[in-house]
Amino acid sequence: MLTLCGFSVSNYYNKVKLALLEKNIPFQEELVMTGSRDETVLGATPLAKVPFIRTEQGSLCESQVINDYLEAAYPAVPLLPADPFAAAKVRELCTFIDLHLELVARELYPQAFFGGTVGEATQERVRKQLVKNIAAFKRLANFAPYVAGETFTLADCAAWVSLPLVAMASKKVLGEDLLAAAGVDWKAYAALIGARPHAQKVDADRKADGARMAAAAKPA
Ligand SMILES: N[C@@H](CCC(=O)N[C@@H](CS)C(=O)NCC(=O)O)C(=O)O
Repeated sequence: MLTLCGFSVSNYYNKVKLALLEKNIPFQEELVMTGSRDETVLGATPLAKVPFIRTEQGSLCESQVINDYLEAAYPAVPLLPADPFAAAKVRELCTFIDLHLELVARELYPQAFFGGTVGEATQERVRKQLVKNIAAFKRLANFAPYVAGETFTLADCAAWVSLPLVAMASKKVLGEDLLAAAGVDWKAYAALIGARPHAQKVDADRKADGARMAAAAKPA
């Protein structure tokens, strides 16, 4: 059976977990935090990032690589269109969300979510980049009602876990929800995906894991 390694607060972990659940692939979870120095973990995820998966053939890291593998190895419930070009358009959206939205907004997370600070120069650089990238994302995204069009796809696994973070981080640190400001109704979209039973399971686990991490961070 596949093992999904990481922790349930992680958006990238949840991107893969939602795909596994939606595709009805049996899997088990193994708690692995980031920054591990364990040789076995580094063998699977050399940058010690999560998620990674263990399969009978070996391990894989990078959430999109994992989801593409799941799609190829478990085709029974497809989350990509059969047509190669249409499938590539979905994967194009996954790349835009991960690389051009989430990874840019991630620079704000230390201040938005972890009690740190982000310098003004960084804030301004991130603001400019996000404004530009969100406008570009809007040209590709459909929200009709799913991010890539009429059906739930791998792009929804990426969008549902990361769009709220982009919105919240920009609101908290830059004083403005840059997604909403650009006319992306991410709340309605998050509610649509969040109503799916598998998304509810991911969300419940995320909340429980958040409580676990908060309790672990408290002084004894
Ligand atoms: N490109 C990676 C990003 C994964 C990632 O950044 N995961 C975060 C947790 S949400 C992490 O491991 N952070 C620790 C680090 O960057 O060292 C993927 O898609 O899997």
